[in-house]
Amino acid sequence: LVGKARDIAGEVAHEVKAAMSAGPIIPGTPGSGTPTLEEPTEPRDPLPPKPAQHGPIPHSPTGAPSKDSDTAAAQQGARLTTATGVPLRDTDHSLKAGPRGPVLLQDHHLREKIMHFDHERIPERVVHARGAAAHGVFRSNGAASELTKAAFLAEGATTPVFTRFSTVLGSRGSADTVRDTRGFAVKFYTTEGNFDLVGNNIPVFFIQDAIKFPDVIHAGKPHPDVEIPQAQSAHDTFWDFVSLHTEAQHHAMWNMSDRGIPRSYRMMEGFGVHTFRLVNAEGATTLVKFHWKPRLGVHSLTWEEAQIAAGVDPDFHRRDLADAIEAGAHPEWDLGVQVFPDTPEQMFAGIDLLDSTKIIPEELAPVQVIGTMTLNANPGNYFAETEQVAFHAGHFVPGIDATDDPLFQGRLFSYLDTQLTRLGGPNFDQIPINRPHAPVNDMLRDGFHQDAVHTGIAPYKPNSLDGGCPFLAGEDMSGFIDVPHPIEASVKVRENPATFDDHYSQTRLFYRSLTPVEQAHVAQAYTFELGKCYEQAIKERQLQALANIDAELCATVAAGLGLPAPEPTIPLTDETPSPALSQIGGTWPIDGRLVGIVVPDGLQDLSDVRTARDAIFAAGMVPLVVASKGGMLTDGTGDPIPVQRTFLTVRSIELDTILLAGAPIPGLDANPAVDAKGAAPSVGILDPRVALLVQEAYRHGKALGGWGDAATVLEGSGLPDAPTGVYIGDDAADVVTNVMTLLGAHRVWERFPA
Ligand code: HDE
Repeated sequence: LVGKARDIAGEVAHEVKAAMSAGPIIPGTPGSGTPTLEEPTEPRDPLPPKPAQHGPIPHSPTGAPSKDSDTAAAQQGARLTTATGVPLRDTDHSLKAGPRGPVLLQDHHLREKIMHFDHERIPERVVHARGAAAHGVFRSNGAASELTKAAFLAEGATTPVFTRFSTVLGSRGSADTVRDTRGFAVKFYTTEGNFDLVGNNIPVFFIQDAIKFPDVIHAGKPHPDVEIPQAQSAHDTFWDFVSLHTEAQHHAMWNMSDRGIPRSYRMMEGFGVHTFRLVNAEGATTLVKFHWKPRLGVHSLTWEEAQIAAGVDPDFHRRDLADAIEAGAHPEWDLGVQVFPDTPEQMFAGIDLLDSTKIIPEELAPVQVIGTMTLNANPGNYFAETEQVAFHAGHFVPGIDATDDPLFQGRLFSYLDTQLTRLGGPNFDQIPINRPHAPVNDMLRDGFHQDAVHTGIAPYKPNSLDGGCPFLAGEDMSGFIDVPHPIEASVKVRENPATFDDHYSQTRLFYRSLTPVEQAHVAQAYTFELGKCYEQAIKERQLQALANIDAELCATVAAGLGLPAPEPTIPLTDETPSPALSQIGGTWPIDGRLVGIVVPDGLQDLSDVRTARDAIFAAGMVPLVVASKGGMLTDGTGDPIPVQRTFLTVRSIELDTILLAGAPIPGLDANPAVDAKGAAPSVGILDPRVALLVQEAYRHGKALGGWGDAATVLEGSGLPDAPTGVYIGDDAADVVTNVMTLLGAHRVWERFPA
């Protein structure tokens, strides 16, 4: 499907180009001396009327912008105009004093065009600058309706959503696959106003108090003198901070695990991180932690894949999300809650619910599913939607409330504040993507970019001149009614509760919950990152922190760095592992996975390739045909098969699995250079790009399959005899079925040394 869409796009572009070069030349702009080509499109309808200033952007019932919305088309009319609607007949030549003369200041169109271009950029987000988003819908199953009066969590309620995924540290143009935390922010356009769940793919945070946020971000961002390295934590300032500020150790460990390099946004968990308070219709309260569980399972890249992708396809995650949605493989997540009684201590199983560096293991408080989110439409315009969307952790609806988590409390200020600069004033909620779908009746007025034409003369309360409007909502329907939660009477202090002091036991819990393969990845990641630091003292200090987490991990990393492993400075508690923290084990749906079919030159019969493609489509996956050159493959019988990747453009990271379509690869069974001299036929040289493809896929634990002479390609690529996770058969459909089984486990884990 993706391939089809791309082919169609390619054909359209080709046809337009052909039409342009073949089109009749019509007289150019008078006096310009340059003939102009006729435009390839027919004029469309005149400009539609301007949309209403106050209403939300039209959306389909699924939450995607409706096709007939005035935002759907790139160009809204037949003729080019200025920003004020004056028709233009030339946009290619400045007004000059003669063809070779200076440009005249009176050229309004020139000045307007350049002025607007000069200001096309807005400041990128101070964190989470790099992101991708999609529209979708959230369907509640009603399981939370006893806990909260929030209308969008009532049984059967469906709510449009807009979800933005992001990396944290990198700039807007940085690579997707860097080792980092991922943002997972969801805006629910509920009937009671917008609710934003602004979470991450890691359930804990670096710091316990918002006042440390500038510190951790300054440490993680590139060094301020030379602005290096981009979007990386593998540098001195990051590890300087983390090793000194040991409450960051738990989050850092998650970053060093495979969670730091997700395979896809579609395969990430999301976490609200903080504890939230739900309020039901009777006023009873419950504490909860929000979890998003991807239906496709939680999967990661290997570190080498992540590094290669950062170079060969910096848009790897962005493209994956957009392609999957375009192909109809709509990603889904179940929203779940861990539920805790709202006791005065706000503790559960001895764990402080207000400490955002701690999790509650799912084995102690199972995640209960309360609804499902489906992302089903790509944004129509990146800037208008993905860039301008403004999330705010404090956008609550009636029935959902904050707790006293000091990290969360700081966020309540930050998200409003940051938009003032980023979106240029206080009216960012009027930008279409931010507009609620519930009626707005505020008394906020004026300011930069005020789009609304407010009528009436009394934007104050109380008034008699506007008939006393607006009236207030009753308490039962209002948001932002603080639950009368008792606060410990105290003096003003700048200190943490003692329960915040333990920085190591849950870090150990996480590490010990991983399988040996995952633990090996963690050790490699620490060794890599610390190996990139220059300061010896920082490496030694971080090794000390590792010694306080796990002796074996510390010893492995120390050995890799060529340093002695220190002794722990605290007693190491024996934590009960939480199997839910491991990603390995089980099988998962394979929807939207990309299957490369490598077709050798000169394959006479393409029927097996057709069979494989059909089987792949039928399984909800996407086949990508790879051949030595582009164009169409034909065999004179069935439909031609489009080539989507060539040996030049393909790289293994893009493919979840590779199928080798029969027939000898040219050069493998006959080497003309040798034959010409009359020597016996030799085993030729496999195209090195195919060999690399196979080697990398094998090294990265990907399932491989093939039919016919595929075994010679494996051999020519230097794979071991009887390789694991490789299925070679006679029947293409049977090969696809067997490879699908392997793919369900995400990787062939046996290939990784533990
Ligand atoms: Fe954010 N964070 N954050 N954060 N955060 C921002 O808001 C901030 C934190 C998260 O796709 C900023 O609009 C502070 C935790 C996501 O647009 C800013 C603190 C979690 C996004 C901000 C935190 C997050 C942001 C930057 C410490 C997970 C991207 C631009 C108290 C639960 C949202 C913006 C998007 C973005 C501040 C900590 C998630 C500056 C002060 C914990 C997913 O307001």
